Amino acid sequence: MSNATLFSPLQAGELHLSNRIAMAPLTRNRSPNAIPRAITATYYEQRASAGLLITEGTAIDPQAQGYADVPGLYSTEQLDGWRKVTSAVHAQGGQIVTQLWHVGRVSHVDLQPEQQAPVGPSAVPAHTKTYLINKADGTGHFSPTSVPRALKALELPGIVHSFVQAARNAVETAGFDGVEIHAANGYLLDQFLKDGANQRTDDYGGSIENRARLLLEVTRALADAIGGGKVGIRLSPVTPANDIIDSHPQPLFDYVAQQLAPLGLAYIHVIEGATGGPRDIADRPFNYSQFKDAYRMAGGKGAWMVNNGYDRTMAEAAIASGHADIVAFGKAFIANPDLVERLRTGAPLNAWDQSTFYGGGEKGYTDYPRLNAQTPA
Ligand code: 8OZ
Repeated sequence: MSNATLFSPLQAGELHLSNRIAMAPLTRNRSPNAIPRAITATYYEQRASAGLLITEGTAIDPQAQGYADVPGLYSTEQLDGWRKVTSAVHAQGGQIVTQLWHVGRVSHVDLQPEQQAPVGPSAVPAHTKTYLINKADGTGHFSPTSVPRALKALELPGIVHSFVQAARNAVETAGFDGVEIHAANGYLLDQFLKDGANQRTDDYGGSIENRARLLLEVTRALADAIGGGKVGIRLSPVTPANDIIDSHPQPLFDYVAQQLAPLGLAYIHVIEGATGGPRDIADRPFNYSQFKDAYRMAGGKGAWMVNNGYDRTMAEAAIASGHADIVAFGKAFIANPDLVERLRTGAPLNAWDQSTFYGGGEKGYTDYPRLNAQTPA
């Protein structure tokens, strides 16, 4: 049990949260040429009362891109755009980290440098779709991902380096308070972790230790580069998102938790169940308490953040019972810029409009009403 409520402040590594409510990372596809625009600064500024804002997944380099108009962290123009976002959030007293994203095999040749094949641990395609935007008329559509090629072992230090460079750019140039490693939802680091996508026979495939190697190399390198207290990591032990599966997720994730424990991370962010879907998956059982205990028993001090389908009652119970230290809300934050205030007062929530989640402009992005329209953003 815990005396904390959703509205109690929390120190998570070097992050100071004014409450336990995080805005989950949410892909919005509104950054043409991977450059965040002014409306993106407005969007995050409007939501700055969250204890922590986590940006949408943001590509660490051009090869990391898997969806149209996703922002990046690798060019001066991109970092200038993000600087405006972080300044606006900080002016409102908020904290913001950026989610470092490499999609791995979940990409399309049209989004890759020189139309090359996307990369993955193995040449195993993901039976999933990505989002493309027609340059001629601006219309978006979902398209099957392209067949990946297997990364050579000698390319992996370059992947680690790209994560480090993007993290340095984020905190040193763009003004972020920290970074979140995207190791969930069937993207590159999750592809290495799980034996459904990883068929390697070298030091990065086979055993649990080998499959977790790239994720741990990336996380340790980021902790060395910017300080573990500025680093969080998102994990999804059993999600089927992007056609990912592991035959034995419990020992895999218990091992990952133990290895992350000594790194002094700000937080561990766990998607419970199927991302954006059912919290319990009949044929994919997983014991989240055991996973968390593995982290704590190995000395892990980071905040425990949970996500997936939480409403106010569930979130309050998760904090009160000690199940979690922070609860991340996704779609509710899209539709409710003042979600924290609404949860505090028990006010009704605006409904989200799924048709404006991906792509477009201000509609469904910066135009959701606050409770009191007089209140400035
Ligand atoms: C929805 C659409 C596109 C990408 C994830 C980054 O699942 C995503 C994503 C979600 O983590």
